[in-house]
Amino acid sequence: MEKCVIFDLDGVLVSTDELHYQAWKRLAEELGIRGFCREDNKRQRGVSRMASLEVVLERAERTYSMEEKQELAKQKNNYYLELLANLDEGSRLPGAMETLRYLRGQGVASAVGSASKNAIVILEKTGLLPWIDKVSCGLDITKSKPDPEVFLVAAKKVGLKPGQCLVVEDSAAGIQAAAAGGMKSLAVGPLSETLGGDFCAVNLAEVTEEQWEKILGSVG
Ligand code: B16
Ligand code: MG
Repeated sequence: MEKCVIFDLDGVLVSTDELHYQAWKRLAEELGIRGFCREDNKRQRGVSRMASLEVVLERAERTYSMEEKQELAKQKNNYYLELLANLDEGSRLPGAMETLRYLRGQGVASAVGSASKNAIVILEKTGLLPWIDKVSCGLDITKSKPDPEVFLVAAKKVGLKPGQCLVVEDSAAGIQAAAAGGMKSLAVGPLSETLGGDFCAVNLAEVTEEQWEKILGSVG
């Protein structure tokens, strides 16, 4: 294969942001932290678990040691895993499955580049895993987006150069990471027009085959 599309997971292929929000809210309530809201949750998108915890703790009345923070991040993940148990094919975002099928038909590799350490379980439960050639996730990296590490690892796993890869992202940090890694990007989601990607669309279902030809033609 000579080209690869690297998909971010949450907000691009699946919708898990509401589940992250519910899990963080439960933790915040237990800690007596008031006011954690959906606006805060927007800043947690695409960033690591520890960076997301810092967003919650901005509203805390005391400081927490690193040991305590690690325990809190673990606790949140347990709540999140409970919620992931209900995840199924209905959690795929519009056009996700169709796009992966189309790319395989075109001989283009598909990879995932996600900050999540739960990426594999999410792909399994939504039935997308068989359509993904390689997964680069939170378990493979030490630096979060906007650092390009997660996408560079994906390219390496697929055996292609960064210039042969296109990143699909819904976050500003992810679009910056793609550019920093020398990759073209397609921004998707409600904010897609504002993210500075090379191409943009409201969701994957809106990208026609004609547009894919143009987008893929610009890669490699
Ligand atoms: P986990 P993405 C990101 O997924 C989420 O958008 C972000 O909110 C979360 O903190 C991060 O994964 C880490 O997730 O706690 O499961 O390891 O957009 O990079 O696919
Ligand atoms: Mg995302």
